[in-house]
Amino acid sequence: MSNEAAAAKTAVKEGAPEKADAGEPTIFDKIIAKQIPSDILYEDDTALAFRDISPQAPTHFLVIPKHRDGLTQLSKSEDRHEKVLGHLLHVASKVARQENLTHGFRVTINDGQNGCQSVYHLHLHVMGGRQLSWPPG
Ligand code: TR5
Repeated sequence: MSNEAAAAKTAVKEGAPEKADAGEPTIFDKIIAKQIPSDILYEDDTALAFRDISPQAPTHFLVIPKHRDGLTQLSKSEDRHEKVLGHLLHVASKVARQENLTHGFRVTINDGQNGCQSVYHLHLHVMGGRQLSWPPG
């Protein structure tokens, strides 16, 4: 693991959030550009899926748009984002199948401060591999 990735992991463990949505590049841009290593599960021209560095379930991966195009968070969606939003959900489903999440899984999008969002580049969490409880905290 590179020093930068190790530092990023430490920051996650300590719960250090990135700045609230300032429209600035995030750590995910470096993952997309392969400047930081990640465990990539799926990639196409539009989307990238990779394992979460701090998994909350036996299987926990993120699905992100490769071109953020203003989608720092779900609540910033515009009509032009409709296609990419649908594509991200389909990628989540395809990768869940690839990961053998045959008994079900959860897709979560944390939005903003109350949603506990820490990285302001839209991402879907896909978690599975154990019985999840409801409601979440
Ligand atoms: O809290 P929200 O919903 O914004 O989720 C951000 C997610 O990004 C968390 O689940 C983190 O564990 C995850 N994350 C953060 C970093 C990171 C990552 N997943 C994979 N690789 C990562 N690197 C290299 N660096 C991070 N800072």
